Amino acid sequence: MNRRKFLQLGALTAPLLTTTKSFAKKLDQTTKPIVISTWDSGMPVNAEAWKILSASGSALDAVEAGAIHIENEINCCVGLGGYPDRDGIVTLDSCIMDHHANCGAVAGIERIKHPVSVARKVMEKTPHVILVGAGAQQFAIENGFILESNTLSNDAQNAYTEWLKKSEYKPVINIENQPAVQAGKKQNGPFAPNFFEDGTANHDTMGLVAMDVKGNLSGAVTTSGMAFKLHGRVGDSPIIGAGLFVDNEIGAATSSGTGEEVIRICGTHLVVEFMRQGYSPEMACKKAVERIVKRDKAKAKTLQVGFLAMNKKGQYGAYAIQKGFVFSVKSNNENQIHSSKYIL
Ligand code: SD4
Repeated sequence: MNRRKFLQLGALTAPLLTTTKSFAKKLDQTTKPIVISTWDSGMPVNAEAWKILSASGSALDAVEAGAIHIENEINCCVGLGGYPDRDGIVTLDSCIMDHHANCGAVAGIERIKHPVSVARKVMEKTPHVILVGAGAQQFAIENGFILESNTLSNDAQNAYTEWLKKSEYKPVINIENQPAVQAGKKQNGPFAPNFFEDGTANHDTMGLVAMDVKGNLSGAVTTSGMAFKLHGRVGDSPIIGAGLFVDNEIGAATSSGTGEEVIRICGTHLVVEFMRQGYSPEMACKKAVERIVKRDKAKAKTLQVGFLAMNKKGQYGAYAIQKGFVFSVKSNNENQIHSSKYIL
């Protein structure tokens, strides 16, 4: 190639290189701070977390604040306003995990308004990870939490009374697929979609993951678990590696849906491991969902599991077994609800 041709080629490729460079730079950019959370009920939760993230607070404080916010909602399926177990008792599960892999959880805790904060105390004040039932409640009281009344919320009482007519335990695939919702027959209240006229319930879990301005990740989950479960049943939500997993080198994930299926595959740990292998958050979630479906396709058709994940660049994604899993995202670039892709 003579010098003239070389210079001509240089002139032609220069803009291309610049475009490639700026594209690469774009791909390389990290979105932070950012918070993502399960379901559309994640929007106000994200807003609460954002107050902390946007003031350069820690992801840990942000996820706790988000979870506390929804636990306060008496008309929501998370927290003490949630649906009871088959014995009419509301039992709550929660966990929290930070960027050092510190974690804490409570399972089957009764009459305590903020299980996520008890989980944080377990993480910060004890050498343990999980406290359950009466022991968790005792620990909470010792740490200044108030023992609340055990009265069911009106919605929960109505649903329970209705459920008692048949007393059938049947987890319901996420509410967006339910005929009552499709027909627009929602009840009142900001989180009303969780409560149906026919007494069915689901989608009672808030899982959120955040990255702060320093690039540190944390996550939290809070739930009343599956409605009308056996007394003593614990789902995936308070189990580190099932309902929540954070690895500050790689990313973080949370889940919602039938907890038993998530526990069986150590769901969120699996999602993070897939991200470690180089998969995008969405693909990592998809591969974990596939693992559930592959085990028993017929069964998978009858239930819902959704995973939601974020990597260290603040890229996020989700995947579910069925249609209807949605998630909420808040960053400097967006504040919206996304629909997850699904397999079946
Ligand atoms: C559980 N995973 O207790 C929770 C339930 C849930 O939306 O996510 N519902 O199994």
